[in-house]
Amino acid sequence: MFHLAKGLYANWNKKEQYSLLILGLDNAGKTTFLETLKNESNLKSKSLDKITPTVGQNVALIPFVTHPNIILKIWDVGGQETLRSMWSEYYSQCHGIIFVVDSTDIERMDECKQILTSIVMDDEVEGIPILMLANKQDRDDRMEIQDIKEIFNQIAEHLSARDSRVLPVSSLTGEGIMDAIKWMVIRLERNKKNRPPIYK
Ligand SMILES: Nc1nc2c(ncn2[C@@H]2O[C@H](COP(=O)(O)OP(=O)(O)O)[C@@H](O)[C@H]2O)c(=O)[nH]1
Ligand SMILES: [Mg+2]
Repeated sequence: MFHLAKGLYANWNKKEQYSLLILGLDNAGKTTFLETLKNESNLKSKSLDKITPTVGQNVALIPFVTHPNIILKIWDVGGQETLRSMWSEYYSQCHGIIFVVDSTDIERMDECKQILTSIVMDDEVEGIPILMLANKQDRDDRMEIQDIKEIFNQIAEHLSARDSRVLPVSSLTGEGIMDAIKWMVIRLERNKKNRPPIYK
């Protein structure tokens, strides 16, 4: 009886861990996004004015606020050109991708498109949810969300609409961050049969 109760408890208490990759050009706001998400999830986070360009990677384990049995393991792997060649090594292990775009960096929008295209075309990424965040929406010099959607929806065209989305956020103010992560968690759960989480 004790064993049965223990087994039931262990099952009920089982945690699902999903790995998420945060990608995008350097300076897009990836590390700021991660620190703000930690803060909104009531975890200790870095002061946003202390963030320096990422060398190597940052990893954070974040229990999803409303469902603490869902743990997000988030990888912020750095966006400089030299580091981008390493991204594909993470694809087969990850359950979802968050691609952060600096909505004010009009000059590098083409580069951004190319990079996103190469991600989307990679076989290892097939079927996993991809969320594009039009970041820095708090700035007056931002591109409008509709224009950004137009650019990125073209690339995401051959992904199913269910599994990709462009959402406006400000990692600095936190606006839209929790809605974005909720969108992702719903897709991770839906895609569980294709990419099962790690049970802890
Ligand atoms: N105004 C504004 N600035 C942001 C936002 N997100 C990031 N930044 C700034 O953009 C710069 C690069 O951010 P960082 O997180 O280091 O980018 P990363 O290289 O993609 O990790 C920093 O000066 C941030 O304060 C945002 O939503 N709004
Ligand atoms: Mg960074």
